[in-house]
Amino acid sequence: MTASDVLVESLIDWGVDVIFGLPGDGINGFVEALRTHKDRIRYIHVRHEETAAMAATGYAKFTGKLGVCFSTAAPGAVHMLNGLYDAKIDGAPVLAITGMTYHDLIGTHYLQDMNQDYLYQDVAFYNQRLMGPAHAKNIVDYACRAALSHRAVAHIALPIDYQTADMSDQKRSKRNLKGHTSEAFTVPKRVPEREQLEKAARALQGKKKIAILVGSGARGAGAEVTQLADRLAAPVVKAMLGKDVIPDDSPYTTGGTGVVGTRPSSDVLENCDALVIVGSSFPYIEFLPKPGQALGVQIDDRPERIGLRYPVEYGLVGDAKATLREWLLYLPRNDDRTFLRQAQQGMEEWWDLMKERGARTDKPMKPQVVSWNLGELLTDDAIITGDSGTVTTWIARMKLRAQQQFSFSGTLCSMAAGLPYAIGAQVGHPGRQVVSFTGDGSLSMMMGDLATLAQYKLPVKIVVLRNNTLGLIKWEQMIYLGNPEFGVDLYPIDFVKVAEACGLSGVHIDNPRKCRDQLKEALAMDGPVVIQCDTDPNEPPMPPKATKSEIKNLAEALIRGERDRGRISLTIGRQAMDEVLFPASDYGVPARIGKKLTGKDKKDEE
Ligand SMILES: Cc1ncc(C[n+]2csc(CCOP(=O)(O)OP(=O)(O)O)c2C)c(N)n1
Ligand SMILES: [Mg+2]
Repeated sequence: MTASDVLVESLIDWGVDVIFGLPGDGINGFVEALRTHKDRIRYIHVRHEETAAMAATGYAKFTGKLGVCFSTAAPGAVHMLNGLYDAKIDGAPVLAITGMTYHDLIGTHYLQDMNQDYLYQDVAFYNQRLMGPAHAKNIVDYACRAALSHRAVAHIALPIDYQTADMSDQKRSKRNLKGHTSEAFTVPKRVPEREQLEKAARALQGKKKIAILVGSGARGAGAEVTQLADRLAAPVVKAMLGKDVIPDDSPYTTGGTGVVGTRPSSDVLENCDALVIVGSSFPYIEFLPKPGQALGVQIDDRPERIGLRYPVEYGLVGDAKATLREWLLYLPRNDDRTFLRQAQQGMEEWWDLMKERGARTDKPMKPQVVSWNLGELLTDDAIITGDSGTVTTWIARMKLRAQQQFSFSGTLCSMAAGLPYAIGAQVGHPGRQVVSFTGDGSLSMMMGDLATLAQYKLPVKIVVLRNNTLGLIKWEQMIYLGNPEFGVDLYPIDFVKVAEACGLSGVHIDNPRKCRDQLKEALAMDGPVVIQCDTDPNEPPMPPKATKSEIKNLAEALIRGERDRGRISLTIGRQAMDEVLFPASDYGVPARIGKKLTGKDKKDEE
């Protein structure tokens, strides 16, 4: 029995049944143990180590289990880093295993001689180098415990010769008794003391305009969040990582927030007199109520995050679900439903607008046509993985249903997470529909791993919006800096051909009138499919409310020579005309004035 056998068997004892990675001479000893245990642990061989780490992160996010990835020494370990940072920052439990050079050549300028434990010092919460076969069981048990307890990255570096060392070859130190550690473990769930729950509940008494903000920490606590919303008559605003906390068709939610969010969410946060944050460290502080505007209560199981983004008066440190269950015992009912009713009306108007944008027949096709139709066509328990780009805006506004799940690289905001996350999701949930919604910039970064889908017959559907540009950056250059776009063009890749070359099917959609039918057909196809949707590069990812400086900067960029100024002006002009009658649109000023004059709002306030 080798040290690698011990490592792999320990992982199996921890319930690990899949590992993502790519071999090399620095890790082949460990790979041999994967071969001899292949009936109990599945090895998914990817084309790039970043994919391995990202897939492990996606797997962890969608299953709640430990994600595990491995790479060879040095270059492989460097490749994994981005995916591991994604896990660290979004709080996904991931164990990374890397190979290292021979233990007695470390530090001698030897081939692939890199101290990965030093390299991973920042990314890994638990980070150890194997010091001999008798060390293996001790550190793998600790690593799994650490990753799961802290939703963090754990890392073990394995010198080549120790990987294949026979367990009987090395004597144990006298205190390292065989069998002294175990995998007995459950993730701890803490709940605040009753007195604190009561105090925070009392503080909400009399508040009539309460908003709830949920993030990834509230995932799995949907029923409790809904009860909370009902009790407090409080609209639920969802940070993007909390998109699947409650479904978008719930009468309690105003959907997303921030630049990719909805107008009703902005209204709720601008006007609330109390804010309850559940499991979110949503970073766009300017979208939160102004400090001092609202009484704040925050539930988070990380004490150091209480008061992080909003100066809350009450911090309830605990697991979201367990804490909400307890807190609901003490919370008074808010009988004034006005604030909630206004939000609900706002959402009706918002969905009218989304439907309108999703039905546009212009060419080039509007990206919202793809995301809106996709939302309607997905199966009830589909898993959707998002990406970084303007694609984030379109998918943020898709109506997610009750059993569906969504995630993306939310806080690291890395491009090219969509495909690897989908690999992790489909491996974790073989029976569910998995769809990756990605951009042409992102997909071309990680294109090799399309072949992984074919290799393992993972029936993932990749919806790629091809606008031949790094769209988000084009808009950011204009809107935030007033600069004409520069350095964002993408040579138009034929993704259908790429798909076919990688063993997938490919579908090409460029006609908005046919988009729905073609999407439907593509989603129903067997096996993995790349669905290339050619979309308008000049469709602005409109925030719920554009600021004066954003408008001014855009005008400046156009004047200063933006190449697409003609098309952009036309697009915005056309949209402004189309949407004057939609109160949820930023252009709907006349509609909003009309509403005020007819007293519709007033009635709701009474
Ligand atoms: C790894 C990485 N590199 C760069 C960025 C900066 N960035 C954010 S979105 C984006 C453009 C994405 O382009 P694409 O995938 O084509 O989507 P689009 O914006 O066109 O919808 C870039 C370059 C990033 N977030 N991550
Ligand atoms: Mg693009």
